[in-house]
Amino acid sequence: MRCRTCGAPAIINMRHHKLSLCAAHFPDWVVKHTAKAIRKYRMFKPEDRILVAVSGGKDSLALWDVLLALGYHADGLYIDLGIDVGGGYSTRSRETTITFQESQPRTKLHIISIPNVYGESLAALAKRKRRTDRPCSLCGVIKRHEMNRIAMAEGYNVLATGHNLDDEAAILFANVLHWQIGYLRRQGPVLPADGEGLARKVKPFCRFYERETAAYVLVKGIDYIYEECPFAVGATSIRHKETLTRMEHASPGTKLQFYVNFLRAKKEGLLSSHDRARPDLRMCPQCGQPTTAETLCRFCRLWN
Ligand code: Q46
Ligand code: ZN
Ligand code: ZN
Repeated sequence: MRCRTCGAPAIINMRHHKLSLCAAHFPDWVVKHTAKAIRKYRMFKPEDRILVAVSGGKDSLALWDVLLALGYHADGLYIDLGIDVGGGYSTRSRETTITFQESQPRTKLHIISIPNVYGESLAALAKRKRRTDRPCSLCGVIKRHEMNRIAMAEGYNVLATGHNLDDEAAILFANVLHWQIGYLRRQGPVLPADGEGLARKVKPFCRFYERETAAYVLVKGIDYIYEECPFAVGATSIRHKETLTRMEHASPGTKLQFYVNFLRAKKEGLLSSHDRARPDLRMCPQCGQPTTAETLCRFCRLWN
């Protein structure tokens, strides 16, 4: 297997692109391919201020690295959920994120500790809410709220997350299995800031397979946290990923086609008859964030 660009031994073969690349040319390809996705989906412009949600995992650190390589103003946000099951997962992922940021002196890293600010870790909150079987739904509410709150407070207009193609295909699979029309309408590389006080959300890595982002951090020597969040064990999304991976092995490119053709069908009008105006947003009387709730937003209700 040889690099298509220079003929040196390749470190990765991307069968869906019919492309093999060496350690020198693969990172350049990732950077160029990301720039192409940013342009294609009109994610942001050079003057935008981007806040990257970083978890210490390979995808978010690779994304931050690539956005900096492209010259964007990109800072990081680490949300510490106080997940200490599994021997200090949050502590290790926070340390890994800090180490990366220290190697990038032009950048800033915002860190928010949920237990320190709101008085409870995710595990404690899940116990109080009797949701120990599904802490991920609470985690989602917390992360969405805090990402937007901090983006607005610190003057960022774009929030970037490291979702890769495997993540997006699994989300799409779940949304189709349950015909979640509302979620399907909103799924895509860009979620516009359709209301005051909201940042635009973007997923510049949505067309990269997980093995491609893994190869990127390995080649670039970026240290990341290998372990998954302990609450991910047994999650439905992991089962969906396994199913799609089996299909991908049988027919390379399945995930990419599934996702890209969904985006194309949507652009051509699939689901447009379901387009509805977003319900009116009000300001939550407690935290001041936009919400569709009549009273306190979902986040504030968690702590009341
Ligand atoms: S961090 Fe949160 Fe994930 Fe952990 S609790 Fe679930 S959602 S698995 S990306
Ligand atoms: Zn090469
Ligand atoms: Zn609120």
